[in-house]
Amino acid sequence: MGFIKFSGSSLLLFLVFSLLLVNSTNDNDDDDDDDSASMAKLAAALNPLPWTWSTNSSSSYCEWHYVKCDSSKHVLEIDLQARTLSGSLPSQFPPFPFLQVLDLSKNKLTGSLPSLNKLPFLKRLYLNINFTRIPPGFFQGLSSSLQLLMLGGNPFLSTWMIPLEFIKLGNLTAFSAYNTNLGGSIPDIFHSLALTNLSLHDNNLTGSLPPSFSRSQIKDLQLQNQKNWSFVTCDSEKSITKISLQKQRLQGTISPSFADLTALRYLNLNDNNLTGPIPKSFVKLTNLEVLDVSNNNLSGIIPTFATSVKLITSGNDLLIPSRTKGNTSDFPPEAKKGSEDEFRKDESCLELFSHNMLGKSQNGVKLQELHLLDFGKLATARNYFHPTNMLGKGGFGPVYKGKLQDGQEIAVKRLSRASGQGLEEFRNEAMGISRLQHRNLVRLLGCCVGG
Ligand SMILES: *[C@@H]1O[C@H](CO)[C@@H](O)[C@H](O)[C@H]1NC(C)=O
Ligand SMILES: *[C@@H]1O[C@H](CO)[C@@H](O)[C@H](O)[C@H]1NC(C)=O
Ligand SMILES: *[C@@H]1O[C@H](CO)[C@@H](O)[C@H](O)[C@H]1NC(C)=O
Ligand SMILES: *[C@@H]1O[C@H](CO)[C@@H](O)[C@H](O)[C@H]1NC(C)=O
Ligand SMILES: *[C@@H]1O[C@H](CO)[C@@H](O)[C@H](O)[C@H]1NC(C)=O
Ligand SMILES: *[C@@H]1O[C@H](CO)[C@@H](O)[C@H](O)[C@H]1NC(C)=O
Ligand SMILES: *[C@@H]1O[C@H](CO)[C@@H](O)[C@H](O)[C@H]1NC(C)=O
Ligand SMILES: *[C@@H]1O[C@H](CO)[C@@H](O)[C@H](O)[C@H]1NC(C)=O
Ligand SMILES: CC(=O)N[C@H]1CO[C@H](CO)[C@@H](O)[C@@H]1O
Repeated sequence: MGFIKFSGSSLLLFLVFSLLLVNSTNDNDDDDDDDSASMAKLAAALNPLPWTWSTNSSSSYCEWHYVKCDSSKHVLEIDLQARTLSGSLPSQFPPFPFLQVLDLSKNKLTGSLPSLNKLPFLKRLYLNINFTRIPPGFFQGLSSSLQLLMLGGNPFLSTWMIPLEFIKLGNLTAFSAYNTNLGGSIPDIFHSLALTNLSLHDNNLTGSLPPSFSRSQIKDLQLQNQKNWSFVTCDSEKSITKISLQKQRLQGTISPSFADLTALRYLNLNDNNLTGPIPKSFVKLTNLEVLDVSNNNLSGIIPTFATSVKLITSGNDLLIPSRTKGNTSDFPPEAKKGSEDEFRKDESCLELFSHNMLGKSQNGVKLQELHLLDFGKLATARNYFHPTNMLGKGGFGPVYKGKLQDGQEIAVKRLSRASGQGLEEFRNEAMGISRLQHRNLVRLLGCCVGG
């Protein structure tokens, strides 16, 4: 009896509830279940009108090109990449309660970026076009579901900084804002972000590396070529010529592997907390003009550098001046110069893979784990490119693994100019390689790439 009574009231409850549900869906039909008004608004803002689109509020928007819907006619994706769109967008992007992917890249849209705060489930956003302004609150308005934010290549943007509200984007794994006139320093927010790729090269960043980099998940970090903060600078031959890591709270010893960067001219490691010796191998750096290691806590004997090297070692109480002057013959001259040049002609990219580039240390960056490899230099060490050392083969040719003189394992990729494929694909593959290894093991520092 009791059972039946219970069932009856449950059924009643269920019916009432269903009625309420039906009612509320009817009420909200326009907002929640039909994106026709938003699609018409978006269409009206685009010039030229994308193929098969209409400015009429029509229910057929799911059949329009470049639009993907789910079975309930919710727009999930709008992919308008390279549709020769011009003009500017309305300051408020129309609401799309289910939109996950918005791609407006490779068009000629100008003006202010629209506010995207009515896209609560946006996961991937591609905006690399000619916008000129990021409105206040833009990042605050972005969905916290956002995983990919591609803003790179917006050289006409007025100067902006990464705002602290960026920290809200807890699901973001890739953020690209290279060549976007980005200034200021990188906020120290990376401990709570899921970021694995951070591409901020070719900007005007200043300040120091945020300490939270060392606790982040970042595997692909591109910071080279800043206007007034040349962390890593490359020459037209795509070799690293300058490394500026002064005042970066670095600790640990200096890696001898810097000596593999044969084109290096300036190495600034001053005002850190480095210990141990100045590696003797640095004497091999025949292009070196300035080595500044002042204000650290280095020890040992200062190697004898050529007189052309400006050596700054003050503020290291434990350093012992070298006894002889001007003798660099301890080190063998570079072998097979000719074949090295041959390699250089074929390869157009210098890739740097390393273990623990920024270390796992809590307080700072461990420099001893920072390995920088010059491709030309590696090429002379033929064993790195022996087929038995091959990790895999992709669109760009083989990936090799090798060992540095201090036992560090590395992965090296030869990018051939002849392959004609883009850098992006190359990076994807690079990330593929790094994913094979421990999450925090392989990191990519500035890569000397063209374009
Ligand atoms: C909009 O709808 C009206 C009436 O249905 C129709 O006459 C007109 O051709 C439509 N315009 C476009 C661009 O589809
Ligand atoms: C958009 O950017 C391209 C370069 O990517 C440039 O050639 C073009 O003039 C820009 N267009 C506008 C309208 O700013
Ligand atoms: C990440 O996204 C999920 C939904 O996709 C959401 O529940 C979660 O709150 C997001 N995390 C953050 C930190 O925003
Ligand atoms: C770079 O930023 C600094 C301020 O941090 C500014 O003084 C300088 O003019 C900027 N340089 C360029 C080329 O924008
Ligand atoms: C430098 O490193 C030593 C040893 O790791 C540490 O005790 C000291 O506090 C550090 N100094 C600074 C200024 O970070
Ligand atoms: C410098 O390093 C020595 C060990 O090499 C250590 O005893 C000393 O405390 C360090 N000094 C500073 C200022 O960190
Ligand atoms: C330079 O070093 C080499 C090998 O250590 C030694 O044979 C030579 O005498 C040195 N020359 C001078 C000028 O000190
Ligand atoms: C970032 O990493 C992902 C995989 O984690 C990869 O697919 C992507 O191409 C990388 N690069 C950029 C610029 O997104
Ligand atoms: C290359 C360059 O412009 N360097 C300048 C960067 O900014 C500092 C001060 O913030 C100047 O001292 C440098 O000359």
